[in-house]
Amino acid sequence: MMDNLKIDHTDGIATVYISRPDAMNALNLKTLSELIVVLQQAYQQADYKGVIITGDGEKAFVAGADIKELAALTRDQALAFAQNGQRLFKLIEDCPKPVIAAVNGYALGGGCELAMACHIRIAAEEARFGQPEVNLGIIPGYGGTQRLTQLVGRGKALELMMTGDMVEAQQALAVGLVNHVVPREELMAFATSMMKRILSKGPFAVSQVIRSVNAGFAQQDAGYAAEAESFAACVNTHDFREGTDAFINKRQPKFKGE
Ligand code: CO8
Repeated sequence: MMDNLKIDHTDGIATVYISRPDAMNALNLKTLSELIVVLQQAYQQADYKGVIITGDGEKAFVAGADIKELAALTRDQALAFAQNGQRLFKLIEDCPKPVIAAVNGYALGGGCELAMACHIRIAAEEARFGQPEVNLGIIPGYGGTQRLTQLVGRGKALELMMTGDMVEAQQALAVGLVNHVVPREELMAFATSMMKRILSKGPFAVSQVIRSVNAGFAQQDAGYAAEAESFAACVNTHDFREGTDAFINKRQPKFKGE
């Protein structure tokens, strides 16, 4: 029994709804652990043929890491957090079974990073994407600096991560961040139908496509390590305490660069 995930398991497809209605489905530690369990099952069990990840409710896919939980971290805890999260997201990226993100609403920060770790992204027209961490005085810590750059190129990735701007689904499509945009009411049917098409192919061949594509990026491990260290360094700053306090207390932050 999961606290923060609802799972529908039909015809070998596990559709996972991330469900934290009071926090825009933000990823706290418990949710991350529950996702790790699902992914481990997908690796190990034959009745998991593919996984679809989506957000419960109308508004959010996942609005990021849980800022209230993050705000209390020390530098060392932050490094461990970022490394653990990176491990989960790598588990998703390297999963030998297909993993599709069905992005139904806000995919911000760790939520955008979660979608980017999946093999394919389908977005509802209302979905919004962004890496707004700089608003909090931090940087993406779950592989976003690497995967956003891989998907949209260095220039657009730098713009999105330096401004923290959100983009609408159609813009996300135009820059290659998502594969398809569909009306909200068709989102799950579209994702499921694509999953079924993939599952009708040779499963071993599909797993080898994933393996081969990912192997081409293996030399980028240094980028992930740099990201985790930089994330932890940010957590040690005045600006991080100011940014998270401003979010929690619903006010504008005053950054000092220290
Ligand atoms: N964490 C915790 N609580 C959240 C989060 C979050 N990420 N997002 C929203 N909530 C909560 C709000 O605090 C609010 O709670 P309450 O009702 O108790 O005040 C509730 O959800 C509803 O949110 P809003 O009232 O803000 O709803 P709006 O419709 O006005 O706005 C937004 C929706 C635009 C999604 C807005 O909530 C928002 O901007 N959220 C934060 C987005 C963000 O900054 N995400 C990035 C977080 S940092 C991150 O993901 C780092 C990843 C790397 C981590 C590495 C780990 C070590």
